[in-house]
Amino acid sequence: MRTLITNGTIVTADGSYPADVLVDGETIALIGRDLAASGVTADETIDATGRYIMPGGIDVHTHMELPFGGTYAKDTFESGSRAAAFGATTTIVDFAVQPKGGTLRSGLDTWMAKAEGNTVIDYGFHMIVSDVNDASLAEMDRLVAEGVPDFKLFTAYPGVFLSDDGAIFRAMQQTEKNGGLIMMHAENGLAIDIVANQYAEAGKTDPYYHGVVRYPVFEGEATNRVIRLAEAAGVPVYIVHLSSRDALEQVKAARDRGSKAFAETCPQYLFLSLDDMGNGFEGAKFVCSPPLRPADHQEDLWTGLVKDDLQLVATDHCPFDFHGQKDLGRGDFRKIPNGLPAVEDRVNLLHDGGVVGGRFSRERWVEIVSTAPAKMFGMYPKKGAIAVGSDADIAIWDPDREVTISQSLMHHGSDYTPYEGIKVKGWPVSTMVRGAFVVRDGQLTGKPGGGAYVPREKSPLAKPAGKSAWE
Ligand code: DUC
Ligand code: ZN
Ligand code: ZN
Repeated sequence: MRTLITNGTIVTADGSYPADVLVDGETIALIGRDLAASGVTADETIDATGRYIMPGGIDVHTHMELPFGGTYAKDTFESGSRAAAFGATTTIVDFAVQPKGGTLRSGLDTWMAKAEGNTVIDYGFHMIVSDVNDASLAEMDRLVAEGVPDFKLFTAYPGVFLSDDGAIFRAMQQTEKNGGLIMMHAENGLAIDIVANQYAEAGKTDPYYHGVVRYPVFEGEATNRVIRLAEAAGVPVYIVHLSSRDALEQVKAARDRGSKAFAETCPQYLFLSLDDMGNGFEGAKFVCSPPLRPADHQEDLWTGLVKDDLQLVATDHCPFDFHGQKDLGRGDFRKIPNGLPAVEDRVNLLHDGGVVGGRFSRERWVEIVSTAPAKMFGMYPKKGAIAVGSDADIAIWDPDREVTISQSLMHHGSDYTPYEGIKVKGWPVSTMVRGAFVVRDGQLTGKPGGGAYVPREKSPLAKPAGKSAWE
């Protein structure tokens, strides 16, 4: 099948220009002006006048079907990947979880089975390491070789995901040797639990207090700690879902001293704030971790994106129904399942807040939502590029369409969107994955199982420093 996309403006991280794109099979075969006039033929021609032709979005932080807080994240790989496709995203990288006491392999197999045959767009996996021991350290090396080259550990969630500093450091040393990347959820979970329990015992049990007790300084402290440990191990480190000025200052300082420290933020920290968590139990719709911050943190995060102290935006997509799941925590904010949906709105929110809002160029927008994630996580230039030979993962984007985000427009699994009522300019028209439309003119055309597993290379950006500066 050959598809010719004509009359659009190609927008990449490197620049924008009017050109046609010929897709042949699964890849981009040709890029040029007036291809039809120079004799190029196709089975189908798509007129993209007034639209951008951009690499499909890559969301490197999702949690489809994650068991959490006594329930499961509401999106399956089918519903979540469908929502992603409607949001111009063509690849997700989800997190497989090592079961406590089990192997990394069994966790990866479990998540592979959830995704296989069900996913509409392409997908890969990071690995959450729950138990650091001799066996799991050896397994890490094998996973890197197999296309799962990054490992997430937590300084939060005592008794569930938390690893102590010794375990984190061992995993970092191993990863320095195998060339992978360490991903960290950096909040001081032990200190948070002390404050959370004090608030709950004082009768302060509304969802709002979830946002209060997880102080920004607890994120700043843990961010500094894991970056310092990574420096000691000589390994690159990537901070997930960075939410606060306090944590950003630590990443900036580390990068200024030449550390291989990287970070993502998420749409919820750019568009929502602690103010949204008021209004009684309605605030449960906004409970995630790290929590939403006071609104004055937002502009610092935008600046971090402008200056590349934050390299990209992923979602931490982990939706729960308000009715039936979030209300497990009615009367006790500690029991509200943590997480929000965003996979469908990441690209449009970033276009609106970034490009329309005048903070950065459309090229930087494409970099933040597609090219930087592809590079950071070993998929470039197969993904994240409009280039000859790259996978034909293409979003056709209408930069002028104005939409008010509403649950009635959403395709995700949860029964609400935290972005209800937010007006955005710029909306996806069609989404193509490896040459086949999965969404076309706003209609689903992809099928479960159409998405392919993407084994990934080691991150080229995160080449290990080689040895600890302290050796
Ligand atoms: N944070 C969330 O909000 N949900 C899932 C896991 C996490 O770290
Ligand atoms: Zn996390
Ligand atoms: Zn997460």
